[in-house]
Amino acid sequence: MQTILSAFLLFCFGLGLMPVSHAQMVDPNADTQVQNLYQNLWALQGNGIMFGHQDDLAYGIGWKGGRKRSDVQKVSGQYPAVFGWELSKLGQRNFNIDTVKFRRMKKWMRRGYEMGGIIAISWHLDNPVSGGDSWDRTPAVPSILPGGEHHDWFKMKLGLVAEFVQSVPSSESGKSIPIVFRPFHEHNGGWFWWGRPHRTPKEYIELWQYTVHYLRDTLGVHNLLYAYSTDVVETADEYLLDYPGDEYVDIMGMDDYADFRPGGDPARLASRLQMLGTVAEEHGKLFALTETGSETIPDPAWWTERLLPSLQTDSLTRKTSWVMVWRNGRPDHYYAPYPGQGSAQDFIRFVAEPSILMVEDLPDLYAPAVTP
Ligand code: BMA
Repeated sequence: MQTILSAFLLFCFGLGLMPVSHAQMVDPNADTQVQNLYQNLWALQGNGIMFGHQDDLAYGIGWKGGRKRSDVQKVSGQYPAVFGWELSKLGQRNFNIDTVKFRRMKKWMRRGYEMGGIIAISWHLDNPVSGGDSWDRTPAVPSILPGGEHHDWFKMKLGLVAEFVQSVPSSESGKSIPIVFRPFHEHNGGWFWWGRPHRTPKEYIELWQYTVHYLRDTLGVHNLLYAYSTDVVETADEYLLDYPGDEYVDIMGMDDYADFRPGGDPARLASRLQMLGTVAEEHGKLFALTETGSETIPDPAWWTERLLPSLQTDSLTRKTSWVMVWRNGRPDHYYAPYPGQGSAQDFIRFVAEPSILMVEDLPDLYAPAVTP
């Protein structure tokens, strides 16, 4: 029986009839569209790297608000494939740390999704102990874990996140749109209160696992993919030091600004992506360059001469699912070009690369995946 079954499966594989199947998702009961997205990310892997931009539709250099405005689109004629958003201050006031109103954010999230893009969310959560912001390093992780003094506060915050991420329904399915949730990021650095010097790996892992359990199992949130993202690391061991386990992570991410700062070496990004890609393959995970960029992009050829060569180094770096640059916040703090900016022409060349995917280059990521 066993042999007949194996022979049948082999036959189906040969015909390409098997559904794409990879490691288990964090949420086995994820909504169909989320499962489709996950399988489509696998199907897309190696066939192009999606380009993303934080707060793309909300504001840019010299403008704010509007229906579908975007610096990326103004320069290249195309919208990003990944739209990043930020939930800090949720429930405390009606706009986030970067003055984006939550009500409008939902509209922009829906627009990005309706264009066919991926919606990703970061969370610069305030410090529960001091009441300061994420950059207030007063140790706080143990206090929000079960039994801790601020545990109820944390549950309340997760409740707000749950309510928010479930409040943007897809017009076709009526279900909440799929979202990549990337909390407690850059945790190997020391600048956030959840960073490595301010808690133990065990506490971080507990924080992550609790977050997943509470959202998924207690609050019944089923429209999330979970992305774990360190800042730059030198080794796989360092990458995995706070890793909560394969059952708790869908996408392995890394943020890398360091290699593009003065004195940094852009070629280092390639070796870091190779390391990340190797770890991800060993664990059966997708991987992405969840944040990067060169603030104010002083190098006019940054896109094709600095970023692109690393992304295109080999078949492994080409498996990176997406690369997202940070927000166009101020004239001294932006990461995507705007019309007239020094790297605009080069960005057009970057976007024209067949291996770089903008939203209109994408297959329907929310339809059932087909075997490539
Ligand atoms: C940082 C900067 C800040 C911003 C924060 C959260 O990198 O862009 O200005 O408030 O991210 O989005």
